[in-house]
Parts: sequence; C-alpha cells; structure tokens
Amino acid sequence: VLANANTKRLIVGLGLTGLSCARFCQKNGLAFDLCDTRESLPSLEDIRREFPNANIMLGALQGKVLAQYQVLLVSPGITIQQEAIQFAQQQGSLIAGDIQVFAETCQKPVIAITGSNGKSTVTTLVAALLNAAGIRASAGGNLGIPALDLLANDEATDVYVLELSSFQLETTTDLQARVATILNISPDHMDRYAGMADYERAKQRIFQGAQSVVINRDDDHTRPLLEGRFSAVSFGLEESNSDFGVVQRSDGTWLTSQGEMIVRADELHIRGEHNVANALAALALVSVLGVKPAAVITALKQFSGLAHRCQWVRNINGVDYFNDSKGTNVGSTLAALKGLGRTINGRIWLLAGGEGKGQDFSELAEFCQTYVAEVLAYGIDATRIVDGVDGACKTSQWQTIDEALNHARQHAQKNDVVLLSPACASFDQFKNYVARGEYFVAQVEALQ
Ligand code: UMA
Ligand code: ADP
Repeated sequence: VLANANTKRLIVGLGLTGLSCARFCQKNGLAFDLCDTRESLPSLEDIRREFPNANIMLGALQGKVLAQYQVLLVSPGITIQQEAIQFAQQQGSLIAGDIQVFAETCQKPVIAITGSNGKSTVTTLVAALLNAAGIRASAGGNLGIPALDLLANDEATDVYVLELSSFQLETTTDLQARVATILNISPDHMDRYAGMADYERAKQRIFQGAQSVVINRDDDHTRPLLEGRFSAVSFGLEESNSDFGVVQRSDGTWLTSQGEMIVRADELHIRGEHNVANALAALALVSVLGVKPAAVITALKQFSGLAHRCQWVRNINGVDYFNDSKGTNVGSTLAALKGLGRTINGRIWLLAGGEGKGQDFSELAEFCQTYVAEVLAYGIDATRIVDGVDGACKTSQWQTIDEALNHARQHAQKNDVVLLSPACASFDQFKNYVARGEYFVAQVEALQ
C-alpha cells in the first residue's frame, strides 16, 4: 500500500478515517486524491485548504475513475461490495483501509480487539491495565481516535491497543498483531453482510499474521479458523486450571488465573456477567505481554467502565450510584437491571424517562418486580413508563431527573443502587445522551 511514493492513491470517504489517511499521506510525502460519495460537505473548504495538492471529487463513485488509481484507501462507512469499487478491484486496483496502512507503518506491538459486544470496554480496560503496569498504551481505532492519528504520539507509546470493527477488518490483509482477539460473536450489521458466515469471515481477518490469540471458551466462533498456528490464551466463565476463568466460593464469584484467585467480581465497579468476561479478556490480553494479574489488580478494581454505560459514579453511605444514560431503549435498560440486579445485595432505584419513541414499556415489568425498589419516572413520557410497569413495583412520577434523584437519595438503603437508565431518548430535556449523563453525574457529585 505504501511501498512507492508515486503510487496513485485515492482516499475514499472524507470522515474521520479519510482525513486521518490524508494527513498521514501528506506528512509522509505520499501522493493522493480525495473523494466522498456525498454531493456536498460542510467542511469542504477547510479540506481544500489543508490538502491543496489533492484533487477532490464528490458524488456517486464511478468505477472507471476509481480504476485509474493503483490503491484505494476505503473508509469503513463505505461498503467495498459496491459496484464501482468491485469494478476497480477487477481492473487491478488494490483495496485497503487505514488499519492496513497503520499495520505497515507501526513498529510497536499491537493488541487488536474485535467482537460483537464489549470491544470499547475491553480496549479501554486493556490500556488502563498496561498503563498501571508501566507500559505506555495508546488506545483508538473504532473506539474514536483513528489509528493513524495515534501515531502522532508514537514516541510516548510502547503498545497500541486497537478496537477494530468488522468494516475496518474487511480492508485489512496483514495486521500482524502481537495478540488478537474476537471477544464474542452475535448478529450485528446484517444490513452490510450476506449472512453470519460473511460477518464472521470479516472478523477472522484480525488473526492474519498474529503472534498470539486470545479465545473465549464460551464461544467457539471466537477461535481462529486456522487454529494451531498461534500460541493461545483463553478466558471463560467457568473454572480453568490453565487459563483465565471463574470459581464460585461461599464468599462470592472469583476471577482466576491458572486456578489462582485474582479478585472477587463484586470488588469491580463494572458489573454483570458480561463484564466479568470483559475483565478476564483484558487480563488474558495483557498477560501475553508479560503483565501478571497481581500487578494490575488495583487498576482493575478502579476501572469505572466507559462513560454513560452502566458507569459507577459514587458511593454514598453504602449506596452505589450508576450512570447508564446510554440506555436509550427498553432492551439496554433490561440489560442494566439484569447485570446489576444479579450482583447486588440490595434493590435498585431506577430513574427512567424522557422521550419514549413509542416503545412498549411493559417488558420492564418482570425485571422491575425482581430487582427494583421503585421506578422514578420523569420527563415527557413518565406516565407511559408507569403504565408499562403496571404495579410490578412501586412507581412515582417527577418533572426532572433532579427531583427523582433527591427522592432516591432520601429513601435508598445501604447496599441499594441508584441507577439512571432512562430507556428513552433524552431530547425532551437534553441535547443528547451524553449531556444527560454528564448532568446526572454532576448532580450525584453534588449530593451531600
Ligand atoms: N459516508 C458517505 N460517503 C462517504 C463517506 C462516508 O456517505 O464517501 C457516510 C457513511 O455512510 C457513514 C458516515 O459517512 O454513515 C461515516 O463514515 P466514515 O467511514 O467516514 O466514518 P468515520 O468518520 O471515518 O468513522 C469511522 C467509524 N465509523 C464507521 O465505521 C461507520 C467510527 O466508528 C470510528 O470511530 C472512526 O472511523 C475512527 O476509527 C463509529 C461506528 O459507528 C463509532 N462504528 C461501527 C460500530 O461501532 O458499530 C462499526
Ligand atoms: P462495543 O464497543 O462492542 O459496542 P461496549 O463496550 O461499548 O461494546 O458495550 C456496549 C454494550 O454492550 C454494553 O452497554 C453492554 O450492554 C453490552 N456488552 C458489553 N460487553 C459485553 C459482552 N462481553 N457480552 C455481551 N454484551 C456486552
């Protein structure tokens, strides 16, 4: 992809990824042109100014135009199955993406993480554990900062931790990760794939050229198809004397490494079985770089999860406060109730509300009955939530999050949890879920 500065390259897509590719090529004296399928872009003048030597083409992709380029660097938001790109490939153009460019450039070890769920959590946790062990880690990729932009800080980086989507992997042919993992597989992005086999094939590309792999013993689809070629470490939610696992003791659930107890699940701020799996995956990944669990237990306990996804905020008088503002539909609120409910000794005070998008809230009733002390419904669809819960637990209605929070603060008992998991969009009272979560966290921080 990079071998020759005079190769004719076309960067396809002018989002975060395309611009990171353009900056990279410009900095390294590699010639390129730019295109985007959209007819107009608000940032077009800035792009012209930043890349004065590049031709910029907008509008539908044309196979004949693309085929004039030896290399197409295609952004993840654009499907490479489309006719114009397929035509160019048949004519001999090489199709690649930013992660392939990264792989060909980066001299440092790469930890590569994909999967259907938990990618961002594990990527962030791995970086936190490495930093705690004195290994300077830079995390990015699908997580937010495009991989090539991470290279700007290369001197201060020992290891790169990349979250990779199936789209990014489709355009990657030789990642050569120090260690790679598929955390789990369940249906996702079926609008872009012909079926599960296709989706899994994209995910499997993460193993190309890897030195080591981390496997989820509870999900056979996470195993490399070419098993045996790699040194492997595994994790799973049952006992294992050789790898990472879990044992049930009278005092609770323990995470283990080679049969040795590491930490109790209820000592972690990230809750729920799925987060035990995420923590084990992170420990397994860093173990490949020689980091022993004992060296990172404190960092593991301190990790509060990603903002707005069942994020632990604070403990006041034995009551834990969680921000799950990303819980914008009934399904995600059910996951939060189940995940937290199973691991706590008390009851949940659930703050739910906002713009309900016409959802049926009656699905909440069963878990509310099992785990919830009171549903505090607020915002424009408060009445619909209360009607949906239909007396499965105590309910009350409030105008705002503040009022609901104050009520929960006054009545929650030791070991209880106060959880903001709205099951609704935020638009009636906030700009977006981030603003809602930040507001809630600030209110919790201010509680006396
Ligand atoms: N688009 C066009 N025409 C173009 C280029 C883009 O219409 O020519 C549209 C796409 O349909 C898409 C949007 O613009 O809706 C963005 O596409 P992009 O490829 O330019 O995206 P980037 O801004 O480069 O962001 C991408 C990832 N986005 C996607 O894969 C869609 C970001 O992941 C990632 O953080 C970023 O690169 C940095 O690596 C986001 C995402 O939603 C968070 N990922 C999916 C997921 O997690 O489920 C895979
Ligand atoms: P991703 O980056 O893959 O979207 P995140 O770490 O952002 O994943 O988590 C998003 C949501 O996915 C979480 O709020 C949780 O409900 C669910 N989740 C996280 N980890 C797992 C897992 N290991 N298995 C199943 N679901 C998970």
